[in-house]
Amino acid sequence: MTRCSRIAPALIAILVAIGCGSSKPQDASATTEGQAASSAPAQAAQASAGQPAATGSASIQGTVRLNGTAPAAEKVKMDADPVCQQQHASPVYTEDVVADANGGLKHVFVYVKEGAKGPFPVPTQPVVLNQQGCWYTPRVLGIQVNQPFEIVNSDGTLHNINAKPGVNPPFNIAQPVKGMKTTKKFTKPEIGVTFKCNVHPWMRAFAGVVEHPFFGVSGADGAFTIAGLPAGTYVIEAWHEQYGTKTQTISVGDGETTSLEFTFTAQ
Ligand SMILES: [Cu+2]
Repeated sequence: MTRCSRIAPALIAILVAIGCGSSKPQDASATTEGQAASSAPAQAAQASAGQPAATGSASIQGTVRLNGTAPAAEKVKMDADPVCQQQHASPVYTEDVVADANGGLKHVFVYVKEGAKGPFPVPTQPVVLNQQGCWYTPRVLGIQVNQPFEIVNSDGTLHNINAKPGVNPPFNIAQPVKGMKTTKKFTKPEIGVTFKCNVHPWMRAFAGVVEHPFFGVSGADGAFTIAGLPAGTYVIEAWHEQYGTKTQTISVGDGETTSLEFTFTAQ
């Protein structure tokens, strides 16, 4: 009862904001969108069939580092929604800046900004953004233009996914039922597309949308890999949600693995 009284105003505000009076119409539109989104990449892949793949045998293996001390993570207060709270045996901490003892910086989107020569087939396999324990997984993801983007609610509580890109059209959808899936796509390249949930304001995720498959996201040790590059010279950019971007120009040769390091400075 306590939970309902706390969540109800937010729920009503969200449903009004997105023009949705009940879950059933949303279910229907989600299905329609899913079908439309999955057919577009299939057509694109078909259109590019027979063209030589614009990929090669060079790789970049790099590390993103943080110079200085990361700001202290804060404990996330989920008690407003017991469905969130009860799914975590231990406290959850903010992940705005996550660095390990060696300065490896997690959650950095690293991609080829200039130099990739397409066209590139669009994968039909979706990139999935899961909502579980009132937390987005993954926090940072890469996706190709027109690739299916599947948003899943694995929680028995309402989430809304509020995306406000700067180049692609914004959307704000409600997923009130556990197991709901909605498929979207991004039609233009854009780095740092932000996803928020208005019910649980601590939830954040970010996407890098690119026209090619040459991207990676740094792991807990700051390491990333960009594989399958043709020999050539590329501008590589690293994007972090708090620290912005760094770029470097790098040349790679066939069959070679080239190392690359980015360093952000703690603020
Ligand atoms: Cu939520």
